[in-house]
Amino acid sequence: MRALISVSDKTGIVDFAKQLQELGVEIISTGGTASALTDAGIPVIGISEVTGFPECLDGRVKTLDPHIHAGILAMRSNPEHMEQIAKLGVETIDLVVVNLYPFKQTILKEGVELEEAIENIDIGGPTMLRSAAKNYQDVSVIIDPRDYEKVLVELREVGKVSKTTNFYLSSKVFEHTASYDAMIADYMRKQRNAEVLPEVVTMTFEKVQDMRYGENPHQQAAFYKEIVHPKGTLASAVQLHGKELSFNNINDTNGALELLKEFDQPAVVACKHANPCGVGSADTIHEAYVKAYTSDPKSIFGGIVVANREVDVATAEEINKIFVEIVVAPSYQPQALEVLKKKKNIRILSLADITVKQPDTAYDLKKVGGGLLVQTIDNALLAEGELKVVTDRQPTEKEMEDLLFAWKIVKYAKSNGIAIGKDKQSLGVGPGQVNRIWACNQAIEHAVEALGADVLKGAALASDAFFPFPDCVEAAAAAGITAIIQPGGSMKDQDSIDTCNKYGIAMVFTGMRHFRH
Ligand code: 93A
Repeated sequence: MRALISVSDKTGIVDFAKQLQELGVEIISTGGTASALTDAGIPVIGISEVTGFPECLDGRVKTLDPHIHAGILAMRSNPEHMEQIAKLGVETIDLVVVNLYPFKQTILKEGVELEEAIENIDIGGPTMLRSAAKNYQDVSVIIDPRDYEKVLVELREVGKVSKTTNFYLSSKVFEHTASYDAMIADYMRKQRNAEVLPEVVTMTFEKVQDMRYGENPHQQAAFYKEIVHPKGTLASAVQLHGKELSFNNINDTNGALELLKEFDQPAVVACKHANPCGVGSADTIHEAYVKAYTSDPKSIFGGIVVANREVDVATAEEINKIFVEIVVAPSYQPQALEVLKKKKNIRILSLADITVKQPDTAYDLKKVGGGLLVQTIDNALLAEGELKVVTDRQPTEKEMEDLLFAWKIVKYAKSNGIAIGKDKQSLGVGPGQVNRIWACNQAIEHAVEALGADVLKGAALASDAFFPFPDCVEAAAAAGITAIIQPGGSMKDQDSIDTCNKYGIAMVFTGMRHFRH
């Protein structure tokens, strides 16, 4: 029996090779691996002895040779194959042990250059792996050091590796080479800053954690992160306290984080079921939290709170007055952390780069039955130069500020969504309704219940898409709202404009809508 060993990660290889040698297996090996083995006193046949060709081009060509591949690919049960290789002077290779150039570790290094990444694309390794995996009937192939022992046991006890094991090892290889290539393709696409969506989606995600269950207890679930994941996302958050995040926790927190990134000033977003329920922005994070909390003291219970500044003691004490599931912030004053930790069931996470927005190359993926919807992320707020006052009355400076505040919130509410804001505080959010007037009524009711009807006097209302009818304007006017922001673009825009004019409401068109389904 002959084995070919060529590994970048040499962990455990000496021990494994030693045991193969004891079992009488001949070992062929490449440069660095051969040195490591001979240093340990294990006799090896150098790859060049087999190929009759020197390793060259800085190691770019080592095993890419018919002496290797015919030796792996020959079907032992096919007499013609065996005759051919005998004539060609090729000997069979029965076990291939390879792990690949560390492409992943290379691209994860801070500031890595394209050139270095390219040099770490393994060619010969995957080629051998694929040859061996294809010919699993006759060849065993190991990509994962955790499989060394399994193969040794079978060799020791039966003298050969079973077909079942070979099939298992082979399928593992194809999974590995596929994800290795997908990782390269994903990296290259991001380097290229590709403007068009690719012909095939080749992103790779690796498991971060298994979950107890999915959206519901009878569903299985796990969290996978993009290998080259964007900064400022949950994939790089550090959990400081509490049980591990659940499926719904991750989904909901993601929604909160996306909205938080719209704010430069200290801001707090409270979220429930991925919809914002309370948002506040102020000079301090404490004030911002109080605003977010008071805007809806009911829904925040059991919700998610994300903050874009360090959490201080005052804020932590305020948060602790109720039960929130998750808090995420860039950092915590040590004492604030102690305060929060008093609650056993709270999950506390730090995310240093919480304000960093996702790059334009990030994709938004939506799984549908039988397919995948892919789009670039919604990383714009307003169409440039498109903000247009369409009513007789111009919004005041203060109203304009409130309008843009509400507009940010409605962008992250599920459609149909309406958000009302004033003084850098959300007053009411109506998300995920099947018609716009219900969303509008819900936002108004939310505000009245939490803060009283008077709060709506002079408030600003935002709609994620245009008004097909003037009914929302009527409802807003009746509630005392004086300014509205919406994309515009309905055939019936004029009806809404006329209704605004009738009540002296100032209305602004953004020229951009923010559906979120
Ligand atoms: O540069 S390569 O793509 N060209 C090859 O012919 C080749 N053969 C094996 N890389 C190649 N390998 C890889 O070298 C293996 O996949 C393994 O990761 C590494 C082992 O090199 P060494 O034994 O010199 O440390």
